[in-house]
Amino acid sequence: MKAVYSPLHAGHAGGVELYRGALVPTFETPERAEIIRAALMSGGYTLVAPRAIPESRLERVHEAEFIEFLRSVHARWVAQGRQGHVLPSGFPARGLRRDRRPAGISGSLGYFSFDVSTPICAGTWDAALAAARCAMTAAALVAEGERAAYALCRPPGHHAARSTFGGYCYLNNAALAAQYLRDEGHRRVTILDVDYHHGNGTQEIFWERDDVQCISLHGDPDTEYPWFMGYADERGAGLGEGYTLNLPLPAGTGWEAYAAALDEALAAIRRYAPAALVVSLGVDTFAADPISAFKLESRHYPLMGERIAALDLPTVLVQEGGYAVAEIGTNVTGVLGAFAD
Ligand code: Q9C
Ligand code: ZN
Repeated sequence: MKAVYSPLHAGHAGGVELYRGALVPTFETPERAEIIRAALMSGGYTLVAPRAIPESRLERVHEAEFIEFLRSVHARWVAQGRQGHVLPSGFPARGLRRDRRPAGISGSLGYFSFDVSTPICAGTWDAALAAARCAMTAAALVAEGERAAYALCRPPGHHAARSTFGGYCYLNNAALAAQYLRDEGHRRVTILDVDYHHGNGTQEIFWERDDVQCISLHGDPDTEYPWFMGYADERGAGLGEGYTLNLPLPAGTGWEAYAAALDEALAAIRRYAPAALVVSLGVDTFAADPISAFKLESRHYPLMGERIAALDLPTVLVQEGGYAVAEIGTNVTGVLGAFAD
Protein backbone atom coordinates (compact mmCIF):
# COMPACT_ATOMS: atom_id res chain seq x y z
CA MET A 1 0.00 0.00 0.00
CA LYS A 2 1.23 3.47 -0.87
CA ALA A 3 1.66 6.16 1.78
CA VAL A 4 1.95 9.78 0.68
CA TYR A 5 4.40 11.88 2.70
CA SER A 6 6.04 15.31 2.38
CA PRO A 7 8.94 16.57 4.52
CA LEU A 8 7.44 20.08 4.32
CA HIS A 9 5.32 19.29 7.39
CA ALA A 10 8.41 19.93 9.53
CA GLY A 11 8.29 23.68 8.82
CA HIS A 12 5.07 23.87 10.82
CA ALA A 13 6.70 23.88 14.24
CA GLY A 14 7.44 25.89 17.33
CA GLY A 15 3.92 27.20 17.87
CA VAL A 16 2.07 27.55 21.15
CA GLU A 17 -1.55 27.04 22.12
CA LEU A 18 -3.69 28.32 24.96
CA TYR A 19 -4.43 25.22 27.00
CA ARG A 20 -6.23 25.35 30.35
CA GLY A 21 -5.12 28.91 31.01
CA ALA A 22 -1.50 28.61 29.90
CA LEU A 23 0.40 29.10 26.67
CA VAL A 24 2.07 25.73 26.07
CA PRO A 25 3.87 24.17 23.08
CA THR A 26 1.26 22.62 20.76
CA PHE A 27 0.46 18.93 21.33
CA GLU A 28 0.48 18.65 17.53
CA THR A 29 4.23 18.27 16.78
CA PRO A 30 6.53 17.36 13.84
CA GLU A 31 7.68 14.32 15.81
CA ARG A 32 4.21 12.79 15.32
CA ALA A 33 4.65 12.55 11.56
CA GLU A 34 8.23 11.32 11.78
CA ILE A 35 7.27 8.48 14.12
CA ILE A 36 4.46 7.46 11.77
CA ARG A 37 6.88 7.64 8.84
CA ALA A 38 9.34 5.36 10.64
CA ALA A 39 6.57 2.85 11.36
CA LEU A 40 5.51 2.92 7.69
CA MET A 41 9.09 2.31 6.54
CA SER A 42 9.61 -0.65 8.84
CA GLY A 43 6.14 -1.95 7.92
CA GLY A 44 7.01 -2.21 4.22
CA TYR A 45 4.80 0.61 2.95
CA THR A 46 5.87 2.45 -0.20
CA LEU A 47 6.40 6.11 0.58
CA VAL A 48 5.59 8.44 -2.31
CA ALA A 49 5.78 12.24 -2.61
CA PRO A 50 2.63 14.29 -3.17
CA ARG A 51 1.96 15.40 -6.74
CA ALA A 52 2.09 19.11 -7.65
CA ILE A 53 -1.69 19.34 -7.76
CA PRO A 54 -2.69 22.92 -8.71
CA GLU A 55 -3.56 25.15 -5.77
CA SER A 56 -6.77 26.10 -7.56
CA ARG A 57 -8.10 22.70 -6.56
CA LEU A 58 -8.27 23.94 -2.93
CA GLU A 59 -11.13 26.20 -4.02
CA ARG A 60 -13.34 23.15 -4.56
CA VAL A 61 -13.62 23.14 -0.75
CA HIS A 62 -12.32 26.48 0.62
CA GLU A 63 -13.12 30.12 -0.08
CA ALA A 64 -10.45 31.93 -2.14
CA GLU A 65 -10.21 34.83 0.33
CA PHE A 66 -9.58 32.39 3.20
CA ILE A 67 -6.85 30.58 1.25
CA GLU A 68 -5.15 33.89 0.45
CA PHE A 69 -5.33 34.91 4.11
CA LEU A 70 -3.68 31.68 5.28
CA ARG A 71 -0.98 32.01 2.66
CA SER A 72 -0.03 35.58 3.58
CA VAL A 73 -0.82 36.16 7.26
CA HIS A 74 2.55 35.14 8.71
CA ALA A 75 4.47 37.47 6.36
CA ARG A 76 2.01 40.27 7.16
CA TRP A 77 2.50 39.72 10.88
CA VAL A 78 6.28 39.89 10.53
CA ALA A 79 6.11 42.93 8.21
CA GLN A 80 4.20 44.79 10.90
CA GLY A 81 7.07 44.16 13.32
CA ARG A 82 4.97 41.96 15.58
CA GLN A 83 6.76 39.66 18.00
CA GLY A 84 5.63 36.31 19.26
CA HIS A 85 3.19 33.85 17.77
CA VAL A 86 0.44 34.40 15.24
CA LEU A 87 -2.67 33.51 17.25
CA PRO A 88 -6.13 35.09 17.27
CA SER A 89 -7.33 36.85 20.38
CA GLY A 90 -10.99 37.64 19.74
CA PHE A 91 -13.88 36.17 17.74
CA PRO A 92 -17.23 37.33 16.29
CA ALA A 93 -19.32 35.52 18.92
CA ARG A 94 -23.08 35.99 19.48
CA GLY A 95 -24.01 39.64 19.58
CA LEU A 96 -21.08 40.78 17.44
CA ARG A 97 -21.02 41.44 13.70
CA ARG A 98 -19.87 38.64 11.45
CA ASP A 99 -20.95 40.13 8.13
CA ARG A 100 -17.71 42.00 7.50
CA ARG A 101 -14.05 41.10 7.80
CA PRO A 102 -12.01 43.70 9.67
CA ALA A 103 -9.11 44.97 7.54
CA GLY A 104 -6.49 44.60 10.27
CA ILE A 105 -4.58 41.45 11.07
CA SER A 106 -6.05 40.69 14.52
CA GLY A 107 -9.62 41.20 13.34
CA SER A 108 -8.98 39.04 10.29
CA LEU A 109 -7.44 36.28 12.42
CA GLY A 110 -10.51 36.21 14.67
CA TYR A 111 -12.83 36.32 11.67
CA PHE A 112 -11.20 33.29 10.00
CA SER A 113 -10.66 31.08 13.08
CA PHE A 114 -12.48 29.65 16.06
CA ASP A 115 -9.93 28.85 18.75
CA VAL A 116 -6.56 29.63 20.33
CA SER A 117 -4.90 26.27 19.68
CA THR A 118 -3.98 26.79 16.06
CA PRO A 119 -0.86 28.96 15.62
CA ILE A 120 0.46 30.07 12.25
CA CYS A 121 4.25 29.75 11.97
CA ALA A 122 6.63 30.66 9.13
CA GLY A 123 6.24 27.22 7.54
CA THR A 124 2.56 26.63 8.26
CA TRP A 125 1.22 27.50 4.80
CA ASP A 126 3.74 25.31 2.95
CA ALA A 127 3.03 22.45 5.35
CA ALA A 128 -0.76 22.81 5.06
CA LEU A 129 -0.58 22.95 1.27
CA ALA A 130 1.68 19.89 1.20
CA ALA A 131 -0.74 18.02 3.51
CA ALA A 132 -3.66 18.91 1.23
CA ARG A 133 -1.63 17.63 -1.74
CA CYS A 134 -0.83 14.41 0.15
CA ALA A 135 -4.57 13.83 0.67
CA MET A 136 -5.48 14.63 -2.93
CA THR A 137 -2.61 12.46 -4.22
CA ALA A 138 -3.89 9.54 -2.15
CA ALA A 139 -7.34 10.20 -3.62
CA ALA A 140 -5.82 10.23 -7.12
CA LEU A 141 -4.12 6.87 -6.48
CA VAL A 142 -7.44 5.37 -5.39
CA ALA A 143 -9.25 6.97 -8.36
CA GLU A 144 -6.61 5.30 -10.57
CA GLY A 145 -7.45 1.90 -9.13
CA GLU A 146 -5.52 1.32 -5.90
CA ARG A 147 -7.65 -0.49 -3.33
CA ALA A 148 -6.45 1.93 -0.64
CA ALA A 149 -3.90 4.70 -0.04
CA TYR A 150 -2.76 6.54 3.09
CA ALA A 151 -1.99 10.26 3.34
CA LEU A 152 0.36 11.16 6.18
CA CYS A 153 -1.12 14.62 6.56
CA ARG A 154 0.37 17.11 8.97
CA PRO A 155 -1.09 19.52 9.94
CA PRO A 156 -4.38 17.63 10.24
CA GLY A 157 -7.56 18.93 8.63
CA HIS A 158 -10.97 17.83 9.88
CA HIS A 159 -11.65 20.90 12.06
CA ALA A 160 -11.00 23.30 9.16
CA ALA A 161 -14.23 24.48 7.54
CA ARG A 162 -14.83 26.30 4.27
CA SER A 163 -13.44 29.60 5.61
CA THR A 164 -12.36 28.79 9.16
CA PHE A 165 -9.23 27.30 10.72
CA GLY A 166 -8.94 25.80 14.20
CA GLY A 167 -8.22 22.63 16.15
CA TYR A 168 -4.66 22.38 14.73
CA CYS A 169 -6.24 22.36 11.23
CA TYR A 170 -5.93 24.87 8.34
CA LEU A 171 -7.05 23.09 5.17
CA ASN A 172 -9.50 20.19 5.30
CA ASN A 173 -7.45 17.34 3.85
CA ALA A 174 -10.20 14.71 4.10
CA ALA A 175 -12.79 17.01 2.49
CA LEU A 176 -10.33 17.76 -0.33
CA ALA A 177 -9.79 14.02 -0.85
CA ALA A 178 -13.53 13.35 -0.91
CA GLN A 179 -14.15 16.22 -3.34
CA TYR A 180 -11.29 14.95 -5.50
CA LEU A 181 -12.94 11.53 -5.71
CA ARG A 182 -16.25 13.21 -6.60
CA ASP A 183 -14.54 15.23 -9.31
CA GLU A 184 -12.95 12.05 -10.69
CA GLY A 185 -16.40 10.54 -11.11
CA HIS A 186 -17.19 8.67 -7.90
CA ARG A 187 -20.90 9.36 -7.59
CA ARG A 188 -21.20 9.09 -3.80
CA VAL A 189 -18.41 9.28 -1.22
CA THR A 190 -18.54 8.67 2.53
CA ILE A 191 -16.22 10.34 5.04
CA LEU A 192 -15.91 8.24 8.19
CA ASP A 193 -14.23 10.28 10.94
CA VAL A 194 -12.78 8.18 13.78
CA ASP A 195 -10.66 10.95 15.31
CA TYR A 196 -11.49 11.52 19.00
CA HIS A 197 -12.83 14.99 18.20
CA HIS A 198 -15.88 15.82 16.13
CA GLY A 199 -14.99 16.72 12.54
CA ASN A 200 -16.83 20.04 12.57
CA GLY A 201 -15.12 21.40 9.47
CA THR A 202 -15.95 18.37 7.37
CA GLN A 203 -19.55 18.48 8.59
CA GLU A 204 -19.92 22.17 7.68
CA ILE A 205 -18.45 21.70 4.21
CA PHE A 206 -20.88 18.94 3.22
CA TRP A 207 -23.85 19.95 5.44
CA GLU A 208 -26.26 20.64 2.58
CA ARG A 209 -25.04 17.95 0.19
CA ASP A 210 -26.29 14.43 -0.48
CA ASP A 211 -23.27 13.32 -2.56
CA VAL A 212 -20.92 13.12 0.44
CA GLN A 213 -22.09 11.32 3.57
CA CYS A 214 -20.35 12.48 6.78
CA ILE A 215 -20.19 10.18 9.79
CA SER A 216 -18.23 11.00 12.94
CA LEU A 217 -17.62 9.03 16.16
CA HIS A 218 -16.23 11.27 18.88
CA GLY A 219 -16.09 12.43 22.46
CA ASP A 220 -19.36 14.06 23.57
CA PRO A 221 -19.11 17.78 22.75
CA ASP A 222 -20.96 18.62 25.96
CA THR A 223 -17.54 18.20 27.57
CA GLU A 224 -15.10 17.74 24.68
CA TYR A 225 -13.59 19.97 22.02
CA PRO A 226 -14.94 21.47 19.72
CA TRP A 227 -17.89 21.92 22.14
CA PHE A 228 -20.17 23.73 19.70
CA MET A 229 -20.79 21.01 17.14
CA GLY A 230 -21.04 17.24 16.94
CA TYR A 231 -24.31 16.54 18.76
CA ALA A 232 -26.53 13.66 17.70
CA ASP A 233 -29.35 15.96 16.56
CA GLU A 234 -27.17 17.40 13.76
CA ARG A 235 -28.26 15.48 10.66
CA GLY A 236 -27.65 17.82 7.72
CA ALA A 237 -29.99 20.28 6.04
CA GLY A 238 -31.73 20.80 2.72
CA LEU A 239 -30.54 18.23 0.19
CA GLY A 240 -28.09 17.05 2.85
CA GLU A 241 -30.73 16.18 5.43
CA GLY A 242 -30.03 12.70 6.75
CA TYR A 243 -26.51 12.51 5.23
CA THR A 244 -24.70 13.64 8.39
CA LEU A 245 -24.51 11.18 11.29
CA ASN A 246 -22.93 12.04 14.64
CA LEU A 247 -22.24 9.37 17.25
CA PRO A 248 -20.99 11.16 20.39
CA LEU A 249 -19.66 8.83 23.08
CA PRO A 250 -18.96 9.43 26.78
CA ALA A 251 -15.56 9.84 28.42
CA GLY A 252 -14.13 6.45 29.37
CA THR A 253 -15.50 4.69 26.27
CA GLY A 254 -13.59 1.44 25.66
CA TRP A 255 -13.42 -0.93 22.72
CA GLU A 256 -16.73 -2.73 23.34
CA ALA A 257 -18.90 0.40 23.30
CA TYR A 258 -16.73 1.94 20.58
CA ALA A 259 -17.11 -1.11 18.34
CA ALA A 260 -20.91 -1.03 18.77
CA ALA A 261 -20.99 2.62 17.61
CA LEU A 262 -18.59 1.81 14.77
CA ASP A 263 -20.92 -0.98 13.64
CA GLU A 264 -23.80 1.52 13.60
CA ALA A 265 -21.68 3.82 11.42
CA LEU A 266 -20.75 0.96 9.09
CA ALA A 267 -24.40 -0.06 8.73
CA ALA A 268 -25.26 3.53 7.70
CA ILE A 269 -22.43 3.44 5.14
CA ARG A 270 -23.70 0.16 3.69
CA ARG A 271 -27.19 1.67 3.32
CA TYR A 272 -25.73 4.71 1.53
CA ALA A 273 -23.67 2.42 -0.75
CA PRO A 274 -20.92 4.90 -1.68
CA ALA A 275 -18.44 4.35 -4.51
CA ALA A 276 -15.50 5.25 -2.24
CA LEU A 277 -14.59 5.90 1.38
CA VAL A 278 -12.39 8.52 3.05
CA VAL A 279 -11.34 7.76 6.62
CA SER A 280 -10.38 10.68 8.85
CA LEU A 281 -7.92 8.60 10.84
CA GLY A 282 -7.18 10.15 14.21
CA VAL A 283 -5.73 7.83 16.85
CA ASP A 284 -6.40 10.19 19.77
CA THR A 285 -9.00 7.61 20.90
CA PHE A 286 -6.00 5.83 22.46
CA ALA A 287 -6.11 5.41 26.26
CA ALA A 288 -2.78 7.18 26.80
CA ASP A 289 -3.66 10.20 24.65
CA PRO A 290 -2.81 13.33 26.68
CA ILE A 291 -5.83 15.41 25.60
CA SER A 292 -8.54 12.76 25.15
CA ALA A 293 -10.66 10.44 27.31
CA PHE A 294 -11.42 7.20 25.41
CA LYS A 295 -9.79 3.94 26.45
CA LEU A 296 -8.77 2.12 23.26
CA GLU A 297 -5.59 0.02 23.47
CA SER A 298 -3.07 -0.59 20.68
CA ARG A 299 -4.50 -4.07 20.07
CA HIS A 300 -7.85 -2.51 19.13
CA TYR A 301 -6.62 -0.53 16.10
CA PRO A 302 -6.18 -3.63 13.90
CA LEU A 303 -9.75 -4.61 14.86
CA MET A 304 -10.96 -1.15 13.83
CA GLY A 305 -9.09 -1.50 10.52
CA GLU A 306 -10.59 -4.94 9.84
CA ARG A 307 -14.13 -3.71 10.35
CA ILE A 308 -13.65 -0.71 8.08
CA ALA A 309 -11.81 -2.74 5.44
CA ALA A 310 -14.71 -5.23 5.43
CA LEU A 311 -16.80 -2.54 3.69
CA ASP A 312 -14.66 -3.51 0.69
CA LEU A 313 -14.65 0.04 -0.71
CA PRO A 314 -11.83 1.93 -2.44
CA THR A 315 -10.45 3.77 0.59
CA VAL A 316 -8.36 6.88 1.23
CA LEU A 317 -7.05 7.06 4.80
CA VAL A 318 -6.12 10.57 5.91
CA GLN A 319 -4.11 11.24 9.06
CA GLU A 320 -5.83 13.47 11.62
CA GLY A 321 -5.02 13.63 15.37
CA GLY A 322 -3.22 11.42 17.88
CA TYR A 323 -0.93 12.90 20.52
CA ALA A 324 0.45 9.92 22.42
CA VAL A 325 3.59 10.21 20.35
CA ALA A 326 5.38 7.04 21.45
CA GLU A 327 2.57 4.76 20.25
CA ILE A 328 1.25 6.78 17.32
CA GLY A 329 3.13 4.77 14.67
CA THR A 330 1.96 1.42 16.06
CA ASN A 331 -1.64 2.59 16.31
CA VAL A 332 -1.80 4.10 12.82
CA THR A 333 -0.16 1.12 11.12
CA GLY A 334 -2.44 -1.09 13.22
CA VAL A 335 -5.41 0.33 11.31
CA LEU A 336 -3.60 0.44 7.94
CA GLY A 337 -2.55 -3.22 8.17
CA ALA A 338 -6.06 -4.34 7.31
CA PHE A 339 -5.77 -2.50 3.95
CA ALA A 340 -2.20 -3.53 3.06
CA ASP A 341 -1.68 -5.47 -0.18
N1 Q9C B 1 -9.29 20.64 26.47
C1 Q9C B 1 -7.24 17.18 16.27
O1 Q9C B 1 -7.21 16.15 16.90
N2 Q9C B 1 -7.48 21.75 22.05
N3 Q9C B 1 -7.43 18.38 16.85
C2 Q9C B 1 -8.42 21.05 22.85
C3 Q9C B 1 -9.15 20.33 25.07
C4 Q9C B 1 -7.61 21.53 20.62
C5 Q9C B 1 -7.59 18.52 18.27
C6 Q9C B 1 -8.37 21.39 24.29
C7 Q9C B 1 -7.68 20.09 20.21
C8 Q9C B 1 -7.69 19.94 18.71
C9 Q9C B 1 -7.04 17.16 14.79
ZN1 ZN C 1 -8.64 14.85 17.42
